[in-house]
Amino acid sequence: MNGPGTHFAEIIDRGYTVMEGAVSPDVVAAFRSELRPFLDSGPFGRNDFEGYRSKRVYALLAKTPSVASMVEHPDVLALVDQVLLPNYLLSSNLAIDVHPGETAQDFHFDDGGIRLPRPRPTHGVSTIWALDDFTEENGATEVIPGSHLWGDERPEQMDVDPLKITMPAGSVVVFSGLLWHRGGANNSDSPRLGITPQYCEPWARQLENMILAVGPRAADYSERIQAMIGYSIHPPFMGYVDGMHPLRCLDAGYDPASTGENEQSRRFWEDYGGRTGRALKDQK
Ligand SMILES: O=C(O)CCC(=O)C(=O)O
Repeated sequence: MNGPGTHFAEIIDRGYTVMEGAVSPDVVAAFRSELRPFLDSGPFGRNDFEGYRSKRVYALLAKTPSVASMVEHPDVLALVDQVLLPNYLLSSNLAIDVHPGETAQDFHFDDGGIRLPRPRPTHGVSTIWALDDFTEENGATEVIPGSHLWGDERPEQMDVDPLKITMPAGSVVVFSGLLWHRGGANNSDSPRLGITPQYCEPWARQLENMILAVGPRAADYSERIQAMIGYSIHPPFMGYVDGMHPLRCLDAGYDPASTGENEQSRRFWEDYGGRTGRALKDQK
């Protein structure tokens, strides 16, 4: 595996980086067995984007607890930490099982929902974990290197060859939310399983409403994952619930000192009251 500086430099230069063998075969096997019932009973895609020959399982943190080791993989988060603001969120987290006969997806970029003109800084980081080997034939993700720097250009107007991200199971490709990419066609005779945890700036709207998607199961995860689901405050006070820290809704033993809530709310009331001449708490 390359050092963290190399991975970061690759994201900046070409829009993506690959970490081979980031999780062990045991982790892959445990996750696959938790996911299996959902894949077996779940439907094929409802449109060309989801893929008529692909199965998607959403809300993974509510269904497959071992996905946590990929969502909060330390090497991946160390990289995301360098790209996004502190308090970034988990925007989506789903499995994509591309079956034989699936055609290539349309090219897209994952933070396209943020309707700000390009070129611009990325407001998201996506990952795609290979749970099968990703090969030339079975639908490996295809990226257009350098396309995270494009303005209004679109892949169909450009003379570019997409690159298939072939990598062994247990590896992950980490890429800018601005990188044009797509799921490839599966011309093999077996499915290709991947998952895609995606992260967004703390001020952006998550693609999946994570608090509702994960529900009370959020209590089973680490503080880092809880924060990324949305049980966190982006200062000065984005994300509050009824004027208080959202962790109070999840954690019966919640200690305000652990999140600096008292200090944050002191500053909040002072600043807000100072700017408007009356404190928000007096408003009804
Ligand atoms: O499954 C893949 O390789 C890519 C899928 C993708 O980019 C998406 O659905 O947003």
